[in-house]
Amino acid sequence: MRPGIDLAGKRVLVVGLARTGLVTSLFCAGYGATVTATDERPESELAETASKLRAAGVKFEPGGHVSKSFLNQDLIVVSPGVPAKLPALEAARAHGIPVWSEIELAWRFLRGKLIAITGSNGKTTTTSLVAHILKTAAIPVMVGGNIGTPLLALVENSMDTTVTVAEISSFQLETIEKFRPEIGVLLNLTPDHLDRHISFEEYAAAKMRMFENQIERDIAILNADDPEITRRMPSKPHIFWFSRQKRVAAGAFLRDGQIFFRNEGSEVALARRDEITLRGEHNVENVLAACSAAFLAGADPGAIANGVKSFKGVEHRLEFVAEIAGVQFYNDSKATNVDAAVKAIEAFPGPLIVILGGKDKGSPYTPLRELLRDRARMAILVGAAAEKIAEDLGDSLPVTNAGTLDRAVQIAAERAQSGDTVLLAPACASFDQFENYEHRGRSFKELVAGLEDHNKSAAGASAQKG
Ligand code: UMA
Repeated sequence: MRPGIDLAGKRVLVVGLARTGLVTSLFCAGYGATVTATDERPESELAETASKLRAAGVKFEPGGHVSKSFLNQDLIVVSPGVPAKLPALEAARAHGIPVWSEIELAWRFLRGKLIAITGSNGKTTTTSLVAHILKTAAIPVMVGGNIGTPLLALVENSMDTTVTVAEISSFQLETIEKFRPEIGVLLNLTPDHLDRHISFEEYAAAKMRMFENQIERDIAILNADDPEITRRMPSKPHIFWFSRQKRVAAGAFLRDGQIFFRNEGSEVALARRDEITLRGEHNVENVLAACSAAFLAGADPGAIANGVKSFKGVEHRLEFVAEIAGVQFYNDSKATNVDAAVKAIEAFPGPLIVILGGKDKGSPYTPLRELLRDRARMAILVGAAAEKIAEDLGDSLPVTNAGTLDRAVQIAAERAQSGDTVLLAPACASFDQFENYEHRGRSFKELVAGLEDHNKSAAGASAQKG
């Protein structure tokens, strides 16, 4: 039984008014709370939000945070993008006011079972695949969290039979209190977001909070091949492992080209490895994790096999865009950290032309050096991090600073030879030049479509001449 919370008559401050903050403000107002909503952005940038909030009777405080408003509250709910250590939030905590992330509030209201999926990379793919398998198994399913839809937006449609599959970030976990998924999945732990979390230790600790409130009957699904995870193993939940490299005592592993799930001494075959449609070894891990979660949530082996076979992948993750004059273009705009870019590059034998860069997140780019030297013809750099990346790559391969993505795509098209792959795998956040990674990925696809059109009209013209 979840603890719930009666919002009626409570004073609630909502901090940050993008997707999460708007949904949270309207939700709390709808449940009878007296809501104040604040954002550092000016009203001119929040016009549509402002009118929705005002219509719902929410007090709107744009253009910065008023310290006093943080102290007259019964509860503060923060958006993932708002730093948990904001001085005004620290002051509220010192006054005994709870500061919750939106997932804490949503979890208290959501009905049914929650599968929460976190990790440094692969979260979105795994979340989507679990949901796809559950749908294939005819289990009522909803998807949300860091993948784009705030969990609070799912509350109204949740039923006791619903399984909610949630992608969860370290930002969201930083400010939980009792959040406790029935099934928690941790895919991997590599450095990310070191511009917000002070150290890898602090980042890893935020990720491990996923399991801190779990009890014996809850389930943790963990990567047995990741030493950063095995050494942080939680003590309370029932643990199932997944491994690409070895048989595990309980959980998912590979044998004779099949994915098996082992529990209490018996084994069941869930899917064939050669039917996985996703590229890259890292995706085999994501599939092992997804099969485990779906199986433990009640999907039958036949539906799991069909789900794995029919899953087409997710936009902006190793997404095939086009083949132009023998050159394949792939969009991995979601590779927003170095490890994700490494995995994307590893998914192709080469020769590659890799487009890298964007907003730096504080990790070194040196892990890309050898891999690029072995597989890439050249690296094309864009955005604010270009100089740092060039320095870290040294003379391992030819590097060009294109500045912008459209110039980068042009250069890539000029230099690529038939048989090459042009891969956008930025290793950086997108916010220096784009609204988000989706915007960057869409822009890349549009630029490639432009090349395609250009190519077709050039071919048409020469055919006419001929
Ligand atoms: N703001 C303040 N004060 C501050 C800082 C920010 O008022 O001190 C305001 C900003 O002006 C802005 C809002 O807070 O209006 C930012 O909110 P947000 O960044 O949380 O935006 P949302 O649209 O609510 O998106 C969030 C997640 N964003 C982040 O974690 C940065 C989305 O994940 C998520 O999909 C969405 O909630 C729904 O759950 C995106 C993301 O980049 C995809 N996630 C990171 C990642 O995957 O690497 C963790």
